[in-house]
Amino acid sequence: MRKTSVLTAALTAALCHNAALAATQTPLEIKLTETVLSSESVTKALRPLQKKQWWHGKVAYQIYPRSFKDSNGDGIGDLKGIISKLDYLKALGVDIIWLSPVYASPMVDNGYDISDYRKINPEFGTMEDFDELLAGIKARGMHLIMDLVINHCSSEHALFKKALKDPEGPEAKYFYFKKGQNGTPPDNLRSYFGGSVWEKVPDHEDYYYLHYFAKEQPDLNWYNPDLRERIYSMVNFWLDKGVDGFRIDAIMNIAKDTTFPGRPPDLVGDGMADAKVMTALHAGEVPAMLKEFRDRCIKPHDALTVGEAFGLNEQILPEIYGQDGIFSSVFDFTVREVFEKEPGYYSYPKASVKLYRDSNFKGQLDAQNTGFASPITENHDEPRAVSFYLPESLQNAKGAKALATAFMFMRGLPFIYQGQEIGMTNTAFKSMDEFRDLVATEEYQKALDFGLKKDEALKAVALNSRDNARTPMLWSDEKNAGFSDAAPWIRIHQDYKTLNVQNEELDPQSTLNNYRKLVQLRKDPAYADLFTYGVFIPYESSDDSFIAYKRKNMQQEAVICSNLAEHALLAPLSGKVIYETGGVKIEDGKLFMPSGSAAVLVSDSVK
Ligand code: TEU
Ligand code: CA
Repeated sequence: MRKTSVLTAALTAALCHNAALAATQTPLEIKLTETVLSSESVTKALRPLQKKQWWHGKVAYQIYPRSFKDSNGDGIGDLKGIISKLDYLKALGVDIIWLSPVYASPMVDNGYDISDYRKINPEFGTMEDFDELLAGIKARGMHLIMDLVINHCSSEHALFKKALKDPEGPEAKYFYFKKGQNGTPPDNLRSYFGGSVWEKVPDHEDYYYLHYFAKEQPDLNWYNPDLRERIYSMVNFWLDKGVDGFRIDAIMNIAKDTTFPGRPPDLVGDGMADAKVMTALHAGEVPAMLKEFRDRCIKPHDALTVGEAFGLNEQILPEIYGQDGIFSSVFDFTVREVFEKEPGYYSYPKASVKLYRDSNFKGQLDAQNTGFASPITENHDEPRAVSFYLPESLQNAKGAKALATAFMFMRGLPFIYQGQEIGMTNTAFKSMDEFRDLVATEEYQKALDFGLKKDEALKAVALNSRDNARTPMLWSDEKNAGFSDAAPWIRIHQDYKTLNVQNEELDPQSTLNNYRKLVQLRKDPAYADLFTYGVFIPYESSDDSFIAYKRKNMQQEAVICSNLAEHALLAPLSGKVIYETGGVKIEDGKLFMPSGSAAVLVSDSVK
């Protein structure tokens, strides 16, 4: 047991009537220091830098259509399934839905490989279903943003198929076709999904084509004006239909050095260097490349764009999503970058609350000097946050709720990922054949090549796999978790009997009902301005697993605090408690916070 002072122990005994509880909940007194922001930062954050935009103050939700809800019993989620759950999303308080790709695709990368940008993949439904979905979203006062995958398409796209037949023909100019040098690829870049970014062209063996992702995802040549025209027209096709904007996939990769000079080999030892390093080097060129796209498609429709932009640097942030930036917003990937820069799952550092906190604090501070970033805690490329960042004893509803509190009041446009709102954890994958993601196979091999034993490699993949986010949404305790009448395309989460929407609807203290409260509070007219535009001010804490920050405007301030440590804490915080989870109490002007508790406190701003 932890050493505590006599005084703290006495205080605890007074706080807790139950002696047994007192023994486990002896609080550790912590020190908090409010970060002093420069007056320049405060002015930047509070200035009317953002003209009010229609999407400010809203809450977004990501749907991964394959795994959300199956309506026709083929084991694959679809558009009609989503339509049947729109009332559920409305009740959660969702304003904006981001739909991962539903376009025609051979599904090598689950739709991030598009073969026809103006068609709906039959496995998801028809264009009529799509129109019905869009109408249903609008009828409920919500908005829809689509996924725009324009760094690459599918090798099954008609243009690419023609290009493959004639690497010197006009269609090849929409891509990057280049001759190799004495049987070796044009450069030594390594693809995001492993191996060279260059693939040999069948029957034209001296030619290669470029793919930063899978070989079935050839990169599009943004330096070709005809390609750009085609993209603008396709984007306007969707916007004219009434779509409200886009999440833009892997977009920083469009800038390239088309002389393909390669890079000095990195430490992996295969003579290659990551394509992402090249992308980061050319990040500064992207805003100019996308200006026309913004002015001809996005601006005239007052559309929302959220860039999936890895590899940014501070200097270019204003051009990326500042007042006159190229995107409305970008996801805050500060924490994710820590992992993405590693050579593989096998070398990922251990995630922790501290890492989550410190990265998000940094991301928030950078963002408020710039504009409105989009905080996320999960998406379809990441494991479940509760399993990833939290200590073992909090990998449950308690931890999910405390983490939700920390997440929901950050500045920007927050995106909740499907299943996050019920506190889904990682799936207990037991063998490699349970995975569906192409990256899982690749990462398993990398881990073995690095020298890990089979069970260790499996463990690394299970902890980090994108499939953790892609197992079906858990709707009920019925067969296949109420997701489908048929066996789903990927296994069901082990806990579906207890961890599901139906159960959580009935429990006022469930993660789901807490998310509803948090979303409502964030948008409550009494605090909406504070939580939308208020300055973000982090607290430094003597405990690594305590997350506390302040939101402040000219009239009000709120402190948001979550105890994600495995022990109770006593925090020097006070104010009016407007939200609480996990048994928080104010005692003698301090906040008693059991492990896995969180609170939102408000007071009038001291001017
Ligand atoms: O991800 C882009 C990306 O940069 C990847 O490195 C991502 O972080 C990867 O999933 C890590 O394993 C986007 C999409 O979100 C992803 O689902 C796609 O697979 C990828 O683009 C290709 O379109
Ligand atoms: Ca289906």
